[in-house]
Amino acid sequence: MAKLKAKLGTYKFFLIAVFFLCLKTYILYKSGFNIQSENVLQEFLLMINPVSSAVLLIGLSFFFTGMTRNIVIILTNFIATLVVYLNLLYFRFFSDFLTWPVLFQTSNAKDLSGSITELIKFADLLLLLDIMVLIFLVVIRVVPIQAPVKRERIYIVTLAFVLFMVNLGIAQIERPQLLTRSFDREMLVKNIGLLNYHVYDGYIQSQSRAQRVFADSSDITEILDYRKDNLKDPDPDLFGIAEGKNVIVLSLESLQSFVINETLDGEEITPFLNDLINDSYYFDNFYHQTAQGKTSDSEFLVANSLFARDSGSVFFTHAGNEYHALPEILKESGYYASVLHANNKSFWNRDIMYDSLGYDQFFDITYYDVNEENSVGWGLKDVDFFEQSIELLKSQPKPYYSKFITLTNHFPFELEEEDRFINEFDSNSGTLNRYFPTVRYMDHALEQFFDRLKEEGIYEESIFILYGDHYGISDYHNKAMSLFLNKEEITDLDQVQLQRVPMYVHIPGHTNNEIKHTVSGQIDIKPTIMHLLGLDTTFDVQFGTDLFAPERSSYAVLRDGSVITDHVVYTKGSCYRKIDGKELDQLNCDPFRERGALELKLSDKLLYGDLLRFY
Ligand code: GP9
Ligand code: MN
Repeated sequence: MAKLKAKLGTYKFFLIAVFFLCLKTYILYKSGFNIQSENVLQEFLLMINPVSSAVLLIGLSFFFTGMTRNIVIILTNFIATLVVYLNLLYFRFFSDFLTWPVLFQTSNAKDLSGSITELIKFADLLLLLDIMVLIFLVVIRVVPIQAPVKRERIYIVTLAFVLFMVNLGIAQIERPQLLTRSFDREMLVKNIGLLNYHVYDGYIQSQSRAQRVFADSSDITEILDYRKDNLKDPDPDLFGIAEGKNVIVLSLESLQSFVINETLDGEEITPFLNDLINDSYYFDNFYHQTAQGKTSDSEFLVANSLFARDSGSVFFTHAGNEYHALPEILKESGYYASVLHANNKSFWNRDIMYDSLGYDQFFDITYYDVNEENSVGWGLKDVDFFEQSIELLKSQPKPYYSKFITLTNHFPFELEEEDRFINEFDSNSGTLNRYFPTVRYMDHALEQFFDRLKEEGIYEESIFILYGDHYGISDYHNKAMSLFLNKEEITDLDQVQLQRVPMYVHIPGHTNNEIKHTVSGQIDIKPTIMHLLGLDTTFDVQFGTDLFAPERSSYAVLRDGSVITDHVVYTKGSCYRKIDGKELDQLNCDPFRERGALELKLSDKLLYGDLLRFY
């Protein structure tokens, strides 16, 4: 006993540091990441899951002796804290954990700096408290400076490994197949801990790289067969209706469906978009299918009718792939393809990816006059952006396919007083509160843009596709959201339904417009546009279905594997009846869940294997 006590005494400083790091991580799990557990075992896992990585990381100090060892103990604790903190900042905006590809998107970082200050809190300094204590202990020299002990390095690595295996064993009981369902990042963090999760993520990412190397031309057959079985004929009344017309696509920043036809303090939030429903096809069960790549994911889905990645941004990781994207296809039919967006061309690696997708032109920030007066938040205000775009639009050869990406309705939803046409909401979430005036502003900018297009005679010779690119309000703000929606709480089912974004097909002069309820998503846009322009999609590799196809199945799969049909929603491992939210037996969702999983798998296979190079 005395011997053990002496031994522990030798490692006192190490043990204190490990304890501090684990405690800090656990406190952050609960207070920063809001991780809930459903039973005692889950809570226990949450408590122990930081231990193995803390022992290993701080155990690196065993490779040093004397004072250096103590310094390394403090340093490793600091590094681990930094990793956890970066995750926390990311989580405050995205309600998600960092992945390796996201970290390498450094070219976005400088543009994000404005948003980051919004995410930092003064209390975050508390994260350094234990490190201060450790430094204090070293300074007052209560910590003995150890001499090296024989074989202690092997012992510490072994100990970390054994601890991890015990952790994993319990996690497997709690969550079978944990490591094969890697897209559910929260589940991974809950079970194996944040730092171990990063190691695991690194392994997964390297695997997806390897897939390209080992892919061959026969791999695409399975995908082509699936496509053939699911091909749906277009609506003959609409096929080719827009042939030869310009296609103007409006990607509306962070616009979600919950604001449509809603009021705040008696004022309509989106008066123009509400009116536009009357002379458009409006899809009220249309979902964004994006993940960490946000706007770029939506662009990818629309251009290719393929799913973007479950982590990171495909614009960064697979810009070198072979694609057969919409801009390229339209170019083959005599269209001029462009993007108009007043941001740096390298943001989301757009300049590189747009070449791969076949765009002729990217009107980036250098084509716009951007100054203090006409900027807010992320840059050029939407009204000025549209106004300055008119000349650029007119400079293009006709017919053109031009996509506009708006910017003002972007987190942190900043707006000047003069541009506020409605009040902020009143809740504990400043983000949600500010969202309404910026949405209202975007709506106003759109109205002006349409007026200008009419003045210029562009309106009549074009068709318009408008859609929300992804959510603007993450589940981090659910409490405030429930207040706005007048609900007791936001359930998992509600959370899926909040992923709906507005989708319009507006054909000037067209009369048979209606509200379409078909469950659908961004993946369906490409075949829809192709059919409206009278283009055959039989041989195009795509996972979506024309929104107007009479035989289409009312169905969407989100990037996290959630599936929606007319009657059920499958999400986070449970099956719900849509009409009343009742949880159903899994059997009711199984066929759709399996279809969703298969489509995601095939699309990923095509992407990671770069299979279109064989087609
Ligand atoms: C940046 C804009 C916003 O150019 O598209 O990107 P997001 O953060 O929404 O993905
Ligand atoms: Mn966006």
